Amino acid sequence: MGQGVLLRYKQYLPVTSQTPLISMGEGDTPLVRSRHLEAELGCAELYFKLEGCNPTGSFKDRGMVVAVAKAMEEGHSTILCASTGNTSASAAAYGAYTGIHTVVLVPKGNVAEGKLVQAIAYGARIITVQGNFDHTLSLAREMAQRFPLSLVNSVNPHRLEGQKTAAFEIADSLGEAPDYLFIPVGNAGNITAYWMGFQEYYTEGKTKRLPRMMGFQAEGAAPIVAGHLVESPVTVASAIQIGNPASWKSAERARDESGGVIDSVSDEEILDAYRMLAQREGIFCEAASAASIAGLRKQVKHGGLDLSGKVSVCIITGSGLKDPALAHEHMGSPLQESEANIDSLSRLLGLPASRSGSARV
Ligand code: AN7
Repeated sequence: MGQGVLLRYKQYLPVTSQTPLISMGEGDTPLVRSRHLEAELGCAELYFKLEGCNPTGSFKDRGMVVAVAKAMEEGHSTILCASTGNTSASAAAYGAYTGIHTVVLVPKGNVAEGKLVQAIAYGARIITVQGNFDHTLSLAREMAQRFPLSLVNSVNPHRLEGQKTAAFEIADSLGEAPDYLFIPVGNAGNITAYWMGFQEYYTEGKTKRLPRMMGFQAEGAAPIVAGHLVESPVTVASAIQIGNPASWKSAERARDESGGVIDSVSDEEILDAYRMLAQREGIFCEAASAASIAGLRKQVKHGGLDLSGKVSVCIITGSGLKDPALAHEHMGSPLQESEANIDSLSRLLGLPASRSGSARV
């Protein structure tokens, strides 16, 4: 435990005698049983996999540690990525940890403040590109072809190798693969990686079933659902504001081979799930992560999905702390201010005025 994914799952990863087994303690994230949504939706068992508990607050660390270890093994001195924010935060952290220079390209104006602040703090070279994520990723790919830079986006196969370890952990914790896996889809690397992981365990005989892969895109950024590119994707969930996913085909394979679904959810459904998860389950996640919960609710309430007798897992891909502005705008009630005395405070809380000043709240 706490040893990192390279050491824990070495035999399933592209580790050679030359690969440095670095770790910032990524992986081994909590699998938490639902206390509210499970009953609301009539699920037999519903769990949340809290990937926001990774070192930089998102699932990206699992793949980044493998990609950076391989970059070191190959003798690279600089890593490069394009990102909606979490990949850049993760690359910058592992770059700092290993002493590798990190260059991150982010679409101008579309990255949550907390993610940008992380890349700044870790000392990465940050360039905001006048374009959306899809433009930014094609630039990064071309830069990596022309110059000696190691591209650590999920088009780098080592990233997906690392990310598949989350599927192993779920199966290891439950003693079996779940019946259903609910997951947000942006660039579609993660759904691809989970499917790889579940298939590997199944092939090895470690599990006796495979989950149905249930992926969810935001309605304004749902190219896989629509079946065509989206030129100008728009959604409140900036992490998955992607119109041309790099792992499009492999996500479709994961869906079709598993008998699953890739569907879309509206921004309103995402924000409802974002609030509900924080206020009724105690889990403060990113808007993008809430897409998996929104999708689960939509499938059960409007899609006729029956989860009684089934074990379901929702992947909570990142921490809500990444985007304080979104929380201020869409969560709960505004702050109230009190004078520094009991009368003012008890009035605000609707409590009777106290005589002795020892009112109990
Ligand atoms: C919280 O950081 O694409 O479908 O550049 O940050 O594997 O892309 C982030 C994606 C879901 C979608 N949840 O995963 C990036 C980036 C969160 C994310 C996704 C992202 P993929």
